[in-house]
Amino acid sequence: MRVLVLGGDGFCGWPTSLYLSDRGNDVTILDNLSRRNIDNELEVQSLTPIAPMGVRLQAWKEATGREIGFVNLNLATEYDRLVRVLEELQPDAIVHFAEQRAAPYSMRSVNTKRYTVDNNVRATHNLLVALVASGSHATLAHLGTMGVYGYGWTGSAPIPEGYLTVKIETPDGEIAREILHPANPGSVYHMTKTLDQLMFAFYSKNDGLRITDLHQGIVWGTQTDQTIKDERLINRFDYDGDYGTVLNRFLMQAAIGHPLTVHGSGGQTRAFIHIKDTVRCIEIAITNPPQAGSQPMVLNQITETHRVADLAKIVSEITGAEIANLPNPRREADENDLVVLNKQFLALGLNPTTLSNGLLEEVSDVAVKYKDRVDTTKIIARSVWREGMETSEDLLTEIPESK
Ligand code: USQ
Repeated sequence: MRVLVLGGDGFCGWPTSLYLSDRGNDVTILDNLSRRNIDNELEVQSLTPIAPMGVRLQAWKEATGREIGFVNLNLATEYDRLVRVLEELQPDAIVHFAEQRAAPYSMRSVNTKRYTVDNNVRATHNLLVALVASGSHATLAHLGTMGVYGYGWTGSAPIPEGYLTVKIETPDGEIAREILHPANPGSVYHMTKTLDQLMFAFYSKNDGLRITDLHQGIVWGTQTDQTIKDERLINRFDYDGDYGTVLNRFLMQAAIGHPLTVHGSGGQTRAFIHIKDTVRCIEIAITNPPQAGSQPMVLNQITETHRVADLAKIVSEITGAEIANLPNPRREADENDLVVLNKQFLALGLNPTTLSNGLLEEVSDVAVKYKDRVDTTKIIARSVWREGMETSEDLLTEIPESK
């Protein structure tokens, strides 16, 4: 297949591009390198040293003999160029990762709230309009998030895959209707993904676009079978308070002797997926698109759920790290239950990679290898959901000699 990966320079987009190329697809990355620019803005860098795009692509060619194309393009602002790329490349499938993806960054300031909405909503809408205007037959797989469902609204009732059957009392008796699961975003970032869902519903209904929305959980891990082939192919590893996600942060914190930063009681339950399963899920999604004329297909891209406090306990047991319960910078339920259905991916052949000591140690080894690149002042999460909320002081100013 000819596949365009929008946002193919990011944490999920890069390993997906390599995986799809390895599997024989003709891959072109579209990316404006915004993630690298945000690192510059936040004065932080990936724990792993990521190579410039040109070096990455050359290394891939040397390792496999396969070429991946690259177009530096801003989806939110360069609509005409986007249409030309679609007309020239005639993709069979498009994978859309090209959105600002950190909840804390999206809550950091007025500017980052506005940037996240402007960038994400315009990027998705430009893409949909461009697909229609260029007469493209490409199917679209979009990286959505479990966070569109929210945490707590559903209680312990299982979260369905996108659509909920509700019963309505009418004068003629009870009727059942299938509706999009109510949106309950917990950050401006998550809100943009709920807006994406409405755009998908409209453009599939009006223009017959074939869209799959992947409601992904928190991704952990860093390397895949492809990124490990050469150090220049290494994936990014975010550990800072804005972009680092919980399990990778805990593993990196343990590696440098930093206490594990549990927000509040740690009773938050979230859904997780390993990066190796992310790339596989994308392949499954693009090879099993919805029929023309059907509503967007929603797949819950998760393999397991865990409570944050339990993850801290597991990492602490393996590594001996201390656990610190810190003031929570987010407005979120202290505790929630979460039961998520993921039957569709399982039926389509996903064989889940679940949490195991071996895999945790693999991530830990990466963190240990690059620990000298850590800036300890960037670890505590300080983007607060409302002005005036309390955050922790730095817990570690120097990495202990023993580490
Ligand atoms: N948390 C801690 N300590 C930390 C970091 C996080 O206790 O040091 C807690 C947070 O307060 C939150 C939970 O862990 O309750 C998850 O936080 P996270 O930063 O790992 O994940 P989140 O902000 O939800 O966002 C990440 C990705 C996002 C994706 C989402 C999937 O950045 O792109 O959409 O996971 S989901 O969470 O399922 O909505």
